[in-house]
Amino acid sequence: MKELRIGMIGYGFMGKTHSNAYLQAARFFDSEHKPVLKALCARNQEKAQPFADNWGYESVESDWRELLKRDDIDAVDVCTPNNLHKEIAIEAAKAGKMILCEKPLAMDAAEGEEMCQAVEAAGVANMVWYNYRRVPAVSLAKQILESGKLGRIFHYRANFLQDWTISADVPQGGAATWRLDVEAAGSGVTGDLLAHCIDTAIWLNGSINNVSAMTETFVKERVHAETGEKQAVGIDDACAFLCRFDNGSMGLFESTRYARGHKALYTLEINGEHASMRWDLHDLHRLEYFDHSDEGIVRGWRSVHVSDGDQPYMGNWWVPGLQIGYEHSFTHQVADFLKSLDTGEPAAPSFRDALETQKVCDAVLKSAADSRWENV
Ligand code: SOE
Repeated sequence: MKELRIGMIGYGFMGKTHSNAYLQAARFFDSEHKPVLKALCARNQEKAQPFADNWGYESVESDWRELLKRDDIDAVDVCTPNNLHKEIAIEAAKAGKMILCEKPLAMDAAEGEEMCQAVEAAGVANMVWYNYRRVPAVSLAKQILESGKLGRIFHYRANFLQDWTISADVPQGGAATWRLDVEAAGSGVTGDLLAHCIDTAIWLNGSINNVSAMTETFVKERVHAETGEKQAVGIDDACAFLCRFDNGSMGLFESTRYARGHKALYTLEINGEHASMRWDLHDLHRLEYFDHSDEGIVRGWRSVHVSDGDQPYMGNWWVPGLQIGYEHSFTHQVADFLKSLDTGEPAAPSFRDALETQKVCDAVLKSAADSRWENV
């Protein structure tokens, strides 16, 4: 058994999902590699210590550059706000570390390209945490698409709806609300939520060629959590876009943090010539499937409970019929990363894969700013 010694930088919500995944993956999935939680890195060592103790990190560092110097760290997990991804990833690559980076890859595609070049020049394993690919029902959708059962694809539709920033009193910036601060996040729902939808869409349905988008910022000024000053809001609160995929199908995407009543409603639907599929994060173990070749009198939408041993990832969990949840998508991502180390095959989505999503995000924001169609 080879150890994969992890140094994680940042420890917010995603720090929790990743730490849990490192602990679970080697218990449920066979691999020659086993993650070891070697070090947690955060500016405030004292605040980070309880997190490190809870998850079993062996040490705490307060300077990520010191973490990169350590020769007992094999892989760096970048869990910081987006504006730090590039610098950390490039330095980590130079230090010869493998890198697992939170999504979106970077603030924009130009930064992403530099990151890709750095990991490729260094030849280090790299992956971006687009976890929804690894929800078994979504992985099953990919399997079904690859079997050709849907035939020609006409439509791809996705939504990611939330409602947590409706109040004008929610601040921007700081540890809890950096996602609202354009300096830290780069963009709003486009990089945070639509990036998930775009990653899944490209994976399932292929490249996106061009986009036509609109964005809105409903609350124009917010207090900055660090300065206490009211500042203009620079992120998109909501974004909708149309697109054309390379396979000729049409795409329709919407994301907002202003859909009152929706906390994290990620839905997707694909309509093909022979069949359609849809999936909903609130019912994540189900894949809805409609097959036009079913006999007329029983034709209708089936709800496939993705919990059987021959469905993606499920053979490694409980017994058929018992389901798993959100956190398992991260565990599957770690399990696949470990497998890639065993086989020498690249892990996915790689930085290069995630750069394609970043380019679509850039085109979406540019299209909205210029009020015209934009090529990716
Ligand atoms: C935002 O609220 C957020 O936590 C995203 O940052 C995650 O990537 C998404 O999966 C859930 O929502």
